[in-house]
Amino acid sequence: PSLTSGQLALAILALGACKGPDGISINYSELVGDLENKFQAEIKNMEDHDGNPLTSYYQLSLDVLALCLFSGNYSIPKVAEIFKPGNKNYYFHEQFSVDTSAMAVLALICVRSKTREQNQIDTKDLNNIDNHIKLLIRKILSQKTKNGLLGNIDSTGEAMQALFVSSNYYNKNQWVCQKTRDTVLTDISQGAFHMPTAAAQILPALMGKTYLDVNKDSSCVYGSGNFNISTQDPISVTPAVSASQIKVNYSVVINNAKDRIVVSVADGSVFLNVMEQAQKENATLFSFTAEETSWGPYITTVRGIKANTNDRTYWELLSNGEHLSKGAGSYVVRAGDDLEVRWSTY
Ligand code: B12
Ligand SMILES: *[C@@H]1O[C@H](CO)[C@@H](O)[C@H](O)[C@H]1NC(C)=O
Ligand SMILES: *[C@@H]1O[C@H](CO)[C@@H](O)[C@H](O)[C@H]1NC(C)=O
Ligand SMILES: *[C@@H]1O[C@H](CO)[C@@H](O)[C@H](O)[C@H]1NC(C)=O
Ligand SMILES: *[C@@H]1O[C@H](CO)[C@@H](O)[C@H](O)[C@H]1NC(C)=O
Ligand SMILES: *[C@@H]1O[C@H](CO)[C@@H](O)[C@H](O)[C@H]1NC(C)=O
Repeated sequence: PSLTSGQLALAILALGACKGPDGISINYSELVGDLENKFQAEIKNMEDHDGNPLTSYYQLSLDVLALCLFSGNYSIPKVAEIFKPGNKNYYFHEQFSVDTSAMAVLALICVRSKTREQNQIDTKDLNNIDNHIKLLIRKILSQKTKNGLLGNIDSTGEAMQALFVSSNYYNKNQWVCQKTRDTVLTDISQGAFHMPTAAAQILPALMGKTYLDVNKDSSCVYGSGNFNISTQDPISVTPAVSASQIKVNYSVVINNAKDRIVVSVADGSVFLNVMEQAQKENATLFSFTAEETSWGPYITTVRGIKANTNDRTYWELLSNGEHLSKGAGSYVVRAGDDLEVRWSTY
C-alpha cells in the first residue's frame, strides 16, 4: 500500500526482467491487480484535482507500460485521451519534460502494438495514439543538444529507448544515435551515472534494449560479450570534503519574501550541507525536511511549508538564479554561490 503507482509498476517490470528458466517464478496477477487499482486512483485524482495526478505523468506512463506488458486491464480510450501531447503534465514550468515524454512513448508504443495484434483497438483510438507518438517524438527531438544529448544527461537514456521503438515515426537523418552514445560514454567516465538510479536509467539503451523487452524470456545475464561499454573507471564523484571552509549565500524565497544568510561549509559540500548549516544557525527561518528517494534526498518542506502534487507546488533548487539539474544531495557548491530554495509551482 505504501508504494506509489509508478514504484509498483517499476517493481513489476524489474521482476519481469529477472524471470527466466532458472529465475524466480511469481504470480503476477495479484500485483497487476494492485497496479490496476493504483492507476485508477491516479485517474480519479486527476478528475478531482484539476487534471493533476497523485504523482506524475512519468509514473502514469510506467503504469500503462507495466499493465500493457503484463496483461493488466486499462481503458484504451482513456489512455488515448490523457496522453495528449498538449497536456500540462508533460511540462514543468512550461519546460517540456523529455523523461516524461520518453516514458509515455514507450507506454503508447506498447499499447498500440499489443492491442493491434489482438484487434482490440478501434481506428479512432489508434489514430489518436499514432498522432500522440509522432508529436511527442518531434518534441523530444527538438530538445536535442549540440553534443547529441536529448534534454539533459539524465533524460537521454530514456529518450534513446523511446527513439529505438519509434523509428517509424521520424526520419533516419533526424537522429544520429552514435553521437548521443559517444557523449554518454564520455560522461560515464566523468562519473555522471554514479547514482544507481541514474545508471539504471541509462544502461538499457546502451545495451540496445528498452523497457519493452523486460518480459521477453531473458535470464538476467549480460551475455553476448558486448558489455564493454565502460573502458575507463569513472572518476570518483564523492566530493573531496576538505578542511578548508568556503562561504556561500543561501536564501529561502517564498513569494516575494527572501530570507538570506551567509554560511560557511567545508569545501566540497553539497547543497544539502548548506541547508543543514543554515538550519543549525537559525531554525526558525531555515528549517526543512527531506525524504530519501531513488534520486537521493528530496526536499519536501521548508519552514513547515509542504510540497503538494494536487497544487503542483514544490521546493525548487537554484544557484545564481539558474534552475539546477541536480538534487540537494548531489549538487556540489562553490565559494560565492548564491543558493536558493524557492517555493514554486510547476
Ligand atoms: C516528476 C518529477 C519531478 C516532480 C516531483 C513531484 C511529482 N509531481 O511527482 C517535480 C517537478 C516537483 C520535480 C522536482 C525536482 N526535480 Co525532478 N523529476 C521528475 C521525473 C520526471 C519523474 C520522477 C518519478 O516520478 N519517478 C518514478 C518514481 C516511481 O520513482 P520515485 O523515486 O518514487 O520518484 C520520486 C523522486 O524521483 C522524486 N523526485 C523528483 N525529482 C527529484 C529530484 C531529486 C534530485 C530527488 C532527490 C528526488 C526527486 O519525486 C518522485 C515522486 O515522489 C524525473 C525524471 C527521471 N528520469 O527520473 C525528474 C528528475 C528526477 N528530477 C530532477 C531534478 C533535477 C529535480 C529538481 C532538483 C529541480 C530543481 N532545480 O528544483 C527538483 C527537486 C528539488 C527538491 N525539492 O528536492 C532530475 C534529477 C537529476 C539528478 N541527477 O539529480 C531528473 C532526473 C530530471 C532530469 N532529467 O534532469 N521533479
Ligand atoms: C495467482 O493468484 C490469483 C489471485 O491471487 C489466483 O486466483 C490464481 O489462481 C493464482 N495463479 C496461479 C497460477 O497460482
Ligand atoms: C476492465 O476495465 C474496464 C474499464 O476500465 C471495466 O469496464 C471492466 O469491467 C474491466 N474488466 C475487468 C475484467 O476488470
Ligand atoms: C572487454 O574488456 C575486456 C577487459 O577489458 C577485454 O579483455 C575484452 O577483449 C573486451 N571485449 C570486447 C568485445 O571488446
Ligand atoms: C532567526 O531570524 C529571525 C528573523 O531575522 C530572528 O528574529 C531570530 O532572532 C533569529 N534566531 C536566531 C536563533 O538567530
Ligand atoms: C552574498 O550576496 C551579497 C548580495 O548579493 C553579496 O554582496 C555577497 O558578496 C555574497 N556573499 C557570498 C559569500 O557569496
